[in-house]
Amino acid sequence: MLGCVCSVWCVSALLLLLQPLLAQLLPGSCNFELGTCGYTSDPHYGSWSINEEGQMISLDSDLQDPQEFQERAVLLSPVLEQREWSCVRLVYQLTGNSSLLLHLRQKRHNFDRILWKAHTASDSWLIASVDLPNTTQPYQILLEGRLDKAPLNSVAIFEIHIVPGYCIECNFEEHHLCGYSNSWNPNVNWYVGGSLASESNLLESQGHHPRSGHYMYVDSVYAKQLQEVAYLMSPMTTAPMSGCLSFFYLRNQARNNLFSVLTRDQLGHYEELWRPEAYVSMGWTHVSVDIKAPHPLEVVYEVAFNSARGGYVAIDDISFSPEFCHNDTEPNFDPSVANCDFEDGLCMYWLEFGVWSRTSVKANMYRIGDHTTGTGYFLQSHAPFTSRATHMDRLHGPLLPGNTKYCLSFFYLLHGFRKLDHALSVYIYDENNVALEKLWSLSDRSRAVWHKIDLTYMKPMRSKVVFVSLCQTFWECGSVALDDISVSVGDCQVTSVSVAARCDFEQGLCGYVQEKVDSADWLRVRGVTPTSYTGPRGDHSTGVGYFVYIEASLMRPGHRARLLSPQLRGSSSPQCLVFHFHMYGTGTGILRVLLRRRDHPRDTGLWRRTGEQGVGWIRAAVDYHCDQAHQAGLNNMAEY
Ligand SMILES: *[C@@H]1O[C@H](CO)[C@@H](O)[C@H](O)[C@H]1NC(C)=O
Ligand SMILES: *[C@@H]1O[C@H](CO)[C@@H](O)[C@H](O)[C@H]1NC(C)=O
Ligand SMILES: *[C@@H]1O[C@H](CO)[C@@H](O)[C@H](O)[C@H]1NC(C)=O
Ligand SMILES: [Ca+2]
Ligand SMILES: [Ca+2]
Ligand SMILES: [Ca+2]
Repeated sequence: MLGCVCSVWCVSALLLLLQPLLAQLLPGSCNFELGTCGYTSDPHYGSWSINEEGQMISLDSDLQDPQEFQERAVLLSPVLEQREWSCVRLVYQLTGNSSLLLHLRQKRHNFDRILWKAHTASDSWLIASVDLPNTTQPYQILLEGRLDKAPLNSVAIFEIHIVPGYCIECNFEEHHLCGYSNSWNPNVNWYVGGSLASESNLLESQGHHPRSGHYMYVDSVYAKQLQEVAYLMSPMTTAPMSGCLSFFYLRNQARNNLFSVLTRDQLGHYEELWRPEAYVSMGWTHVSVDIKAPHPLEVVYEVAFNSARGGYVAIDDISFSPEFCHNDTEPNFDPSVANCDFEDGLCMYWLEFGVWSRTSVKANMYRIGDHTTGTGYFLQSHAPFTSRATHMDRLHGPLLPGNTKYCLSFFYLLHGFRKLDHALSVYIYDENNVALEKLWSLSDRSRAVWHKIDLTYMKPMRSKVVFVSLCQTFWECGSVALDDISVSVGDCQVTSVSVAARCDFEQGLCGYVQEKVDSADWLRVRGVTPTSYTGPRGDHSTGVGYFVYIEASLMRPGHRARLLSPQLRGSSSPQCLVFHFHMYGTGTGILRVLLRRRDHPRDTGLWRRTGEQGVGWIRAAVDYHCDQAHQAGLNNMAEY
């Protein structure tokens, strides 16, 4: 984008410009010119090779021996001890069917955490920006490349730069603009301005001086239509953050243009953060605005023009600090106060009448246990047997601050065969108990399995969630149960950054593998299992999702099926393995959890259950301690 015709002067000026920036690079940075800077290939996978001419490190399907083709290669950074927040800028390119993932490996953590991934091939180098939050623990970054065994697939990394600060900060002095991007429009676009750019005369000629070096600007001279809009987008945040965003802008105030700053989430939803109040700004003006990004967001600088005489807008020196800059900003709020599993009471909820009550049942042929553990408490509506007319109940949640998008999740369970039209609805009420919106009401009629509901809502004022059950006459009252309510910030559709250590089997086996030498395999299935009298009627995660299953009654004595976890690193602190299992009917065999250590000939038993355990899903928690590399195995064996 630097529009100058390069002369000797220009090159040396560029070098001068880059010098102070290079000094800011933190350990873990590498341009692969003089070696790998301490980066090594994990010997358990394929190896990355350094390309001396291209000054990059890469994986290439065409350069691999087809007999020993490795689909994955992991590049491990040296151990880093950067305590302050920093930003990894990665210049990379993918071709064919390949992908690149960045994981964070923290000391004392058994699992690596995935921070970023890309799987789109491109014709040119791309830049990715990944935030590394402040931490007191040493860590490593892992770059995992994945390739299909087909020609022309490759993953290449040109440079890894780690710089202090947040990825959304930028002074626009670096040639790759900190990963900021202009969304291309034929007529109006954001360009780099400043002393080296050919467009640099724009601001100087109008009597202004740039704050320092380069800045971004958008000019209306080529605007042809009404509402020509230019967007400058920051990199998307990759870690939860909140605080004060500040920047400088310069705007030609005599003309007609609209300038605003917005956030955009992964679903493409925009929210306005700021727009200039007065139409007057003399010279560069400083702006500071509070921002909350609990989930990934981009900051978008938008300028709209109605004609070629709309003037210009320039911005520079975008920075961020983790403290709010305005004392009237609502402090960050933890919405988990509105969670409840009903194990120890009603949490922060309260009931208006006594139609609902907190119950626990011993599971039998007709009733399954609660959702949390299979043996705990939940809320159950009890239609009174006196057939007095209408009765209803309302469960009120705690008040939550306004202007925040929430995701409310809960599980419900239906019993009985009566009509259920009003058996359960969810409303949002304000603090004066006025209903603002009906969010949801029961329409699904499938019974005897806990179903998950996810609802996204946002209100400008303080509000609360209210669960309402209403029955007009005794004969219209079904019985409905409620459990495991949880509230988080953000849209339910925005997938939270993956928790490596969790598998709900919705996307696949998460790296779990079948043991090859045993006699049967676990199946990943959804819905009703073939032997529907004994198998679960739905999964535990949502009621309609996937689970792994083995039909033990068909196994012969001595047969067994094992599912092995991915390789786990050892940890100096105790580990807890939590899972939900379903064992019902005769011939369910033995379910065991085993620990398999590298270099140990025998597996160690950690946990076991034999025979029928009840009709519902039951929670199991297994504590263990292993400071070596290991795998956990789930083993089902026919009883004899
Ligand atoms: C890319 O790989 C995926 C998974 O290995 C496969 O399903 C898909 O068909 C491949 N696409 C192409 C274009 O080869
Ligand atoms: C990171 O910085 C924030 C803000 O300065 C601070 O509140 C937080 O405790 C720090 N976290 C760690 C792990 O040091
Ligand atoms: C916020 O700060 C302003 C000026 O610094 C002060 O006048 C005002 O009282 C403060 N408001 C609150 C709620 O603390
Ligand atoms: Ca600048
Ligand atoms: Ca419960
Ligand atoms: Ca599941």
